[in-house]
Amino acid sequence: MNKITLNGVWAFSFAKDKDLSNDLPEINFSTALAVPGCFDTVQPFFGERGTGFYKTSVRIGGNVRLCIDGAGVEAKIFWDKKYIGDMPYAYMPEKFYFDAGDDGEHELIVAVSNRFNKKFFPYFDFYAYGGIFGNVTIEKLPQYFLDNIKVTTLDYTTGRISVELDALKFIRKKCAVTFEIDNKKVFDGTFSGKKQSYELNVPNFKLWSPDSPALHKLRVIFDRYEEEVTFGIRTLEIRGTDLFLNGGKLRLMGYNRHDSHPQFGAAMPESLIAADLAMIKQQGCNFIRGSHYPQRKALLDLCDRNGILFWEETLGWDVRDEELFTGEFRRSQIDQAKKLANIHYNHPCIIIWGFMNETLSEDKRARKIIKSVYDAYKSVDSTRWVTFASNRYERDICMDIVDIVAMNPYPGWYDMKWEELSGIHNIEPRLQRLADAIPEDKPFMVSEIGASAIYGHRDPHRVRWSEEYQAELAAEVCRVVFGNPRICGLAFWHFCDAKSYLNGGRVMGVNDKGMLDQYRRPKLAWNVITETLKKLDFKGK
Ligand code: ADA
Repeated sequence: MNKITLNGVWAFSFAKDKDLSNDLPEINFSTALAVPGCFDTVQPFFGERGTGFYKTSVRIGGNVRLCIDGAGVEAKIFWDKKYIGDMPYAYMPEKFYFDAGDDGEHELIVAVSNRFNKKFFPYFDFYAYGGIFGNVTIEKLPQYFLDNIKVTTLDYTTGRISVELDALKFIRKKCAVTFEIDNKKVFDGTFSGKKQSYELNVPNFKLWSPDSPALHKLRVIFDRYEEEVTFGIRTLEIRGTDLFLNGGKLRLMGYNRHDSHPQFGAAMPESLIAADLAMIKQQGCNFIRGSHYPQRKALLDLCDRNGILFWEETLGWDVRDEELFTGEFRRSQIDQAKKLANIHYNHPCIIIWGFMNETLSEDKRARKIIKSVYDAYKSVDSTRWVTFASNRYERDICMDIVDIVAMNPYPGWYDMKWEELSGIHNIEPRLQRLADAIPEDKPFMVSEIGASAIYGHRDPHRVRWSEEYQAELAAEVCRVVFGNPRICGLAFWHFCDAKSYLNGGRVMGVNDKGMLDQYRRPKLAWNVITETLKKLDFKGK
């Protein structure tokens, strides 16, 4: 349909002392800021915590859908000063359906609080940015419209797919439905009810893979309304402890990546996101773990186009037991998992759904929540792998629940003896012990591993925090992982340095284990990994 983009410069006001409320206070919009954008990356709001009010206006009327591709830490939406809905989860894209009133000029206010809450805790090892992180669009809807379209590969050898249409509300009328794939009509039929599935063959289909990321376009003409989605034809399988993509063996190699930049915070412009992905692809990697929250559509679209495999996860970083075992936390994880799997279902790049980084998976009580979030993902999407990144190692009692066991070990960095001169020699035995502890029928990947290095800090002794030590560790990790067929994937911690706790634990307030600094300048380790992948002739197999 005719989506109107609302990106641009909006009126802005910041209130340090105001909490989010469904009643909009009197606001004096004294300044203006960009959307998408993070108010706490620019003066005079830099580093402040409170509520930012963003205001714009748009000419529209009737029933509308408003889409906001992520905000943080939480937000409330107001239309002509009336409360419309919430964005309770940081980074999660949300859609709002409402009656916009008569055709004409209307006012939209997004109130965003960057205060910590019961889902984003101050101890998370990444900065809680405040702002609108992704694109904002609005569109006028006809009487009958679709909320979601899900395309699933049924048979990658014949190009057979299913298309599931979800109308949000029950439709009694028989609506005409036409499907066009790559501008060719492939189906004529009808729709009634709430959800309906169709099976069809994609003409002249091409498979999607990292080497050849072919995409197809599906246009759905529904009653008097049109919607377009991009999809890829590909299939994931586990055989024994190996991963397979379209019948070929798959090994993952890449990075954890935070959506973080000193100037833009979590609202990175698409040009910079594209530059990040180009670096990863050119280095020879095929994988990113989107640590530790939902991603922007622009990034996933680029991964689809570039053939970069992706792990996307819900926000829930090392949540402590007083929150973890509450019904509220479990419900919010289930809700996030279902939302995410529905919204990003059609991205062929996504191969893994993740949740709750480093949780108490050695505790019997954790099994219930891990199983319920796993099931929640599978209830929406049975075609992808589901897991969480564990740091409970041999003590983890939830490895049987997930599809791939993913561990975050830090040999050579955290688990070093004080008096050791170097920890590099620990890497091989540590990864081997870990591999031996994984259930025999489960694939095993290293979902994080790395060492800190301060950009520009060179040292002939290879001291900790030198670029040399990090580079040596990265080379050894590659040697060990690629020499061990039991390990099906590696994601270094992490792509680039990212803002974190301001005090305590993190030198200069930054998680400095990036292979690049915050401005994406390469440390030695980046070049070492580039060379290693070249020498190995890494092809993702
Ligand atoms: C953990 C965590 C990361 C980061 C890392 C580190 O494994 O998952 O977010 O905090 O440790 O740098 O220590």
